[in-house]
Amino acid sequence: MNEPVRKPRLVAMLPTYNERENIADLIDAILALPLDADVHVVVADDNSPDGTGRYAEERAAADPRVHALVRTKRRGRGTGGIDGFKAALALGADFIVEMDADFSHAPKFIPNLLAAARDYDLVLGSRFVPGGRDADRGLHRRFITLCVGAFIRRLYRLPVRDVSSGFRLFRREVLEALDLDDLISVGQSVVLEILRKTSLLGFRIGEVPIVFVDRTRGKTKLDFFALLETLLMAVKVKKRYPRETVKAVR
Ligand SMILES: Nc1nc2c(ncn2[C@@H]2O[C@H](COP(=O)(O)OP(=O)(O)OP(=O)(O)O)[C@@H](O)[C@H]2O)c(=O)[nH]1
Ligand SMILES: [Mg+2]
Repeated sequence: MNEPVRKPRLVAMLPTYNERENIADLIDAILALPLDADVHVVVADDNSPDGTGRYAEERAAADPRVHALVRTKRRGRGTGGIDGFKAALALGADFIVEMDADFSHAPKFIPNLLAAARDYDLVLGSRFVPGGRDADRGLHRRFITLCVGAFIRRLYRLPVRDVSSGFRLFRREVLEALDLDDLISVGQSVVLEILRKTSLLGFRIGEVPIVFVDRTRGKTKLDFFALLETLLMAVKVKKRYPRETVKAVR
C-alpha cells in the first residue's frame, strides 16, 4: 500500500509585543492562504501588556494550528524570535517564515516565498528587487533603511539587496545549522546576525519582491536608540563571526 504523501509543514513565526490590534486578523489571513502545505502559526510574545499573548493562548486552545509562546522572563525582538524559531523546529516545520505582526509584511506574499524555496535555502522578502517597494513610509524612515542597507551590505560583503528585511522564509536545515543558542543579538539586530551567519554557512540566499507598507494599527517599537543599538551590534556580529571561523555546511 502507498503511504499517503505528507504535505510540507510551514510554520509562520510572529514575534509580538503589543500587537493585539493586529494579531487576530493576521492569524486568520495566514491560515486562509491558498497553500499546498500544512500551515501553523507560532506567536512569540513577550507578555505584552495589551494582552496579545493571552489572546494567542486562547486561539491556541481552540485551534491546533495555532501555538502561543508567552515569555515572562526576558524581552526582546531577538531572543523572542529565536525562541519562536525553536518552537517552530520542535513542531517539525519543514519551512519557517518569519514576519512582523503589524501587517507591514502582507501574508499574500508567502506563497511566492515558499515557491522560491525550491531553489534557495533562505528566501528574503525584498523591497529592493524589481517589483518590490518600500511603500507609504515617511521619507526619513525610507532614507534610514537605505543607509543601513548600504552600510551592512558593505560591512558583510553580502550580494543581496534587502539585508534588513524581517520577512523571510527558511528551510529547516538553515535554522538547524545556525546554532540558535549561540546567537548574541537581543534586539532587532538578530535579523542581520542570522543573515550573516546563513551566508557564511554557504546556504543559497534568494530574494523575491514584496511591497512593504507602514503599520496602520498599533505602535512602533523602533526608536533612535534601537537603531543605534542595531548598528553597533552589526559591527559586533562581524567581529564575532570572521569569515574564516564559520565552516560552510553546504
Ligand atoms: N517578542 C517580541 N517581539 C517584539 C519586540 N519588539 C518588537 N517586536 C515585534 O517585532 C516586529 C517588528 O517590530 P516593529 O515595532 O514593527 O518594528 P519596525 O517594523 O521596525 O517599526 P514600525 O513598523 O514602524 O512599527 C513586530 O511584530 C513587533 O511586535 C519584543 O521585545 N519582543
Ligand atoms: Mg513594523
